[in-house]
Amino acid sequence: MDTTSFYIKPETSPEFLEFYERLDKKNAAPLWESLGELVPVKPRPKCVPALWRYNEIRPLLMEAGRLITAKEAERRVLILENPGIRGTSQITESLYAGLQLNLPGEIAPTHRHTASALRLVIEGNGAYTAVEGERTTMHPGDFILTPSWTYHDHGNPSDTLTVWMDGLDIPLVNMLNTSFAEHYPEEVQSVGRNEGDSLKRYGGNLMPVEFSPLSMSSPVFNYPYSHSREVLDQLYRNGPLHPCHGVKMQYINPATGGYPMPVIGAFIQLLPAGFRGAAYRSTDATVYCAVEGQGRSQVGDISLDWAQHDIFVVPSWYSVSHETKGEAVLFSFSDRPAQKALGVWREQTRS
Ligand code: GTQ
Repeated sequence: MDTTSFYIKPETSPEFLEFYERLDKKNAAPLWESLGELVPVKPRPKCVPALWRYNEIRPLLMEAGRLITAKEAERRVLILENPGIRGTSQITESLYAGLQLNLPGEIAPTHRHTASALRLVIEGNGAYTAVEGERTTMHPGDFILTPSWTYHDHGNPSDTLTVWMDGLDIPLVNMLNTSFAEHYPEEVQSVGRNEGDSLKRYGGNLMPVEFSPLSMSSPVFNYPYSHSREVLDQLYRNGPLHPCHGVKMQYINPATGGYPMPVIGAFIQLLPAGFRGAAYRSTDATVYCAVEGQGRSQVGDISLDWAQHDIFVVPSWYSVSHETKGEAVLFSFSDRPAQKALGVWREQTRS
């Protein structure tokens, strides 16, 4: 018996089959044949636990760098496709992820789209992302937003290459048929505010007295790693440690205390040396990237050994537990805000 179904199909006869054929011709179908699959007792993700090793993908990204410019490609990105759903450009069933390369002197032209994007900087120190007239220099571990329908471009005036992970809610936006996109009249948008302005203006536990948020996304668009790392370090020393997560923080929209974007939530966690995390599961399929260190995550019955900059996926409702030898830092993102807004998010902790 199918233990993932709460409903057992009734016996059928040739009469049923003949009836189904006539239904089929009228674009109709009997619910009792598919109810168990339509309404499973628990999530049945098509995406699977998977790992992308940075030392295997990086050389391919450099090859892409020789084949095509950032400008020609618009965005020079290698899409990370979940092996359970190849051909869909999805890393989970609601999220897209890729690795983007920007070489010295390159620009990725200004555009905007309804999909929201995040960047997690992997390597390089000299490239910038500009959002609505403000540039921010990208440093490893920085978490950067380009909210829905904001003009953004990337450029690298430095002499070293920059790689970052892109995370977007493209699959969800396309599922809802709500994708719009357009170019800005100029390739490089002009700068209208000083670097760091939005972080100072909205992100320092102070907010302009007249400010009221117009958008569902955070007015801060760079969450520097230097700050997040210091917070993790201090909180580790202060304790207590979460049995599943170590020290895990979520990035917030300072104007609301909620998630930084309407669909995507993002997290940063410190796993101390010798951590043996307890099992945890939640309905939001999650994409992880090792910012520092290495470790092993048990995802369902699959064991994933990750090193710095590796990216891995925990599908919906798969149990996950992390362990480390040395200290490690994991960044992660998921569609948790969307699930919570819809009232369907669940989590379970086994400690
Ligand atoms: O940087 O704007 O990986 O529009 C995919 C689509 C990056 C971007 C991606 C995009 C971008």
